[in-house]
Amino acid sequence: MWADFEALSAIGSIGDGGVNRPSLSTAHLAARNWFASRIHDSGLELRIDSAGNHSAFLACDQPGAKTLLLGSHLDSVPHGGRYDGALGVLAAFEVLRVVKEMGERLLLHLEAIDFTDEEGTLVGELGSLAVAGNLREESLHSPRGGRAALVEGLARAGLSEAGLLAARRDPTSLAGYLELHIEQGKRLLNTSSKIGIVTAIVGITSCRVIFTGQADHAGTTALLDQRNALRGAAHFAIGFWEKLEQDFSRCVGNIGNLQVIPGVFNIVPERVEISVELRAPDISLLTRLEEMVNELSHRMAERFQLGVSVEWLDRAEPVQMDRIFQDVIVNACRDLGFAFQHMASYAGHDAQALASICPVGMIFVPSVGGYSHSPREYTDWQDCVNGANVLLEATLRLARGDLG
Ligand code: HGY
Ligand code: MN
Ligand code: MN
Repeated sequence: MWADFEALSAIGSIGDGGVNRPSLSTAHLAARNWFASRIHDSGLELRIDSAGNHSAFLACDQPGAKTLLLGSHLDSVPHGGRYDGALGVLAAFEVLRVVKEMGERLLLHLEAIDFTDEEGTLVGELGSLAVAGNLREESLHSPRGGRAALVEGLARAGLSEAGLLAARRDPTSLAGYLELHIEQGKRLLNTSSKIGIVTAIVGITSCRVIFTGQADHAGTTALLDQRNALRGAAHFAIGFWEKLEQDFSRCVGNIGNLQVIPGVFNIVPERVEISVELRAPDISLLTRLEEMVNELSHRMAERFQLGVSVEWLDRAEPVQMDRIFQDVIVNACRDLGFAFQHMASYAGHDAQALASICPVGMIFVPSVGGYSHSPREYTDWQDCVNGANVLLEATLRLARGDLG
C-alpha cells in the first residue's frame, strides 16, 4: 500500500507534497490509468462504468450475492493534498488484495471504486450521484465548474452525458458502501482517538451571487454617482461573514471566488460574480443559510442601486451514516484496540450520494494540523495503516454476515 501511495502521489505532483489532479484532467486520467494497470497486475477484475468510475472487483462464489463497495476518489482539488480520496481508494484496493490472498469464502462480492469528480471541480460527487441514479440533467447543463470544463473533461476521458446518466446501479445489488478518509480537520488531533466513526455528513449547497452596476470612468465619476458592482459585492461579503459568526455557529460558509468585470484599474466595475458555498448539519439550517444569502444580496443591491441575481447550483442533502455500519466499525476498532470517537463530517464525500440507495459508513483518520485541500495535507503513515486495518476488519465482518 505504501509503494502504491508513493507512486500515486507522484502523478500530478506539484513538488511540494501536494497534487493537482482535477477531475478528468490529464493528471487525473493518468492516475486512473495507473490504477487500472495496478488492478490488472493484482489479478482482480477491472471494471469501468459509463460514468468513468474505475473499480477492482473480487467476486465471491455465492449465487445472487450483493456487492459491498469500498472506495473514495482519485481526483483532487486544484493544488490539493495527496491523501484526500487517494487514501480511501488505495486502502480499499489493498483490502481486496488481502482478502484475495486469504482465499476465504465470503458472502459478498467486494469492489474497490474510484468515483469520478468527487471534488466538484466539474459537478460534484458526479460518479457517485450517477451510480445512485440521482444525477440530474440540469446539473450537467449548468455545473458549478462551468459547462465548458465539463464538456472538455468528458471528451478527454471519452465519456458522454448520456453515459453519465445511464450509470445507475440497481440498489438491490448493493450491500452498502464503506469509505476510509482523512478527517480534514483538527477534532481527532486533540483527543486520544485514533479513529473517527462518522455519524452524519453535512448538507452542502452552492450558488453564484451576481451584482450588476454600470461601467464608468473611474477618474471622472464621483463615488456617489457610481453604480459600483464591487461595492455591493464587498458589503455582501462582509455581511455574509458577520452573519455566519453571529447566527450560524453550527454551519460553515465560504466565498471561494470573486470575478470582477471588466476588472481594470480605471473602469468602475459593472459586474461581480461571487462563488458561495454553504454547509449545515440539518436541512432547516441549510435552508436558513440560503435565505440569509438571498436577503443579504438583495439588501446590498438596493443600497448601492445595483441589479442582483442568485443562481443556486447543486444541493447535497445532509445524510446520516447507517447505524449498523457504525456499530460494525466500532467492533472492528475494539478488535484492533484503537480508541475511537463518533463525529459528524463537515466535508462532503461520495458516501453522501450513495446514502440514498444503500447503507453507508465512513472511517476517519487524523489530519496533522487539520490541514487539507492544500499541499500541507498530511497524515502519519501509521494512522493510514490503522484506518486500512479498520476498513479490512469492518469489511470482513460485513462480508461474513457478522453484524454483531
Ligand atoms: O469539499 C468537500 O467537502 C470535499 O472535499 N469534496
Ligand atoms: Mn475527499
Ligand atoms: Mn476534498
